[in-house]
Amino acid sequence: MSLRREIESLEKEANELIKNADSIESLSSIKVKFLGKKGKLKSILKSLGKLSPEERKEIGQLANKVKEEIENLLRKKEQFFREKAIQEELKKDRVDITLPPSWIEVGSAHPVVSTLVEISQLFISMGFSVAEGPEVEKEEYNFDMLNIPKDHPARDMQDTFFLNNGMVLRTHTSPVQIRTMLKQKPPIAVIAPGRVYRKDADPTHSPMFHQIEGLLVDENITFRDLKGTLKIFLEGIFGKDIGIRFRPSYFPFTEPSAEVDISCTVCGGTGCRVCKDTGWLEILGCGMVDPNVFEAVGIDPEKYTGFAFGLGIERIAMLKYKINDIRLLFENDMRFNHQFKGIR
Ligand code: FA5
Repeated sequence: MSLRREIESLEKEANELIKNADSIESLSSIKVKFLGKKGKLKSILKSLGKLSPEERKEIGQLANKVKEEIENLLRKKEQFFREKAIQEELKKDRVDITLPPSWIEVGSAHPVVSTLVEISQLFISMGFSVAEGPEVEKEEYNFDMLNIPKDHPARDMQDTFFLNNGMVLRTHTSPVQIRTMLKQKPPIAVIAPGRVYRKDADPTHSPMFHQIEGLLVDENITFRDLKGTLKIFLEGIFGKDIGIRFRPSYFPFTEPSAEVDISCTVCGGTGCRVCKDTGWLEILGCGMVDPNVFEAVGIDPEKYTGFAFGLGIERIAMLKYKINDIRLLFENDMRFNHQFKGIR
């Protein structure tokens, strides 16, 4: 067969193969077969040397033309496959804008946390700063230095989780008073929010609950300052119409001492299981810092006086959100928790 015929049939064959190719991979093998180093066209070009100069020119030009043509066809077909793949991909990934969106659940604060933050902010706005102490506490700070000696019946007042080596799970936030006064000299105005633990469990008592301790020490602090501060705080949380009652009480670390009740917001004062049918609910203990406590921490009780209070956050959250069982706050039943979405 003449070289010209050979080239022409090669062109036809390549055309046919490219037309019927069904993938980019098959195009690659066609490319190798015709245009590769050991390809058909190369071997024809190698034999050009045997031709006369005129024929060489003519056949050379034809071979180059066919080479360009095959390259062109391959490029076009490859482009076709690439576009097809993109179209298929787009079809697969098509977004159906008529579908309803999948909502992202936005979390919100637990009522205990939001109450704790709200109370803390109220005291911070009155000039108190925030102090912290550990939940695993020295018995000495939890009891002894708060004027509760080892054989004092007051140790039974709070049923304690005793640990080894003279440590306890703190039964109240009052040991933070000791820690603060050991570190800092008057004037002192701190609050200490945190978890506390007692062997207690019923609709208004939980074995783990939260308190906020308050401590203010300076010259000439009186019970009036204590009453005024707590009044501002309670009216700030519950509004001006809330009923507030100070009852004389006893705490070893304060003298005189009082407990504060507020009118039950769950039943409006008519009596329910939360207020044990009294119309009132005890939310905090307070009093003037006992001189023995000042002496234990090295503050002169002749020069300084102060007040302290400790309030139960869960009780306040229950009254604020009208929750009739403290245990609901810790069971993590989402039907309960969802009711507080949107609170701060
Ligand atoms: C004390 O814990 C004292 N440390 C408070 C205090 C501080 C008095 C400073 C004077 C000066 P009491 O045991 O009463 O006091 O507890 C304070 C508050 O914690 C109670 O008024 C109540 O609101 C809350 N509380 C007590 N026990 C529980 C419990 N088991 N579950 C939920 N809240 C409780």
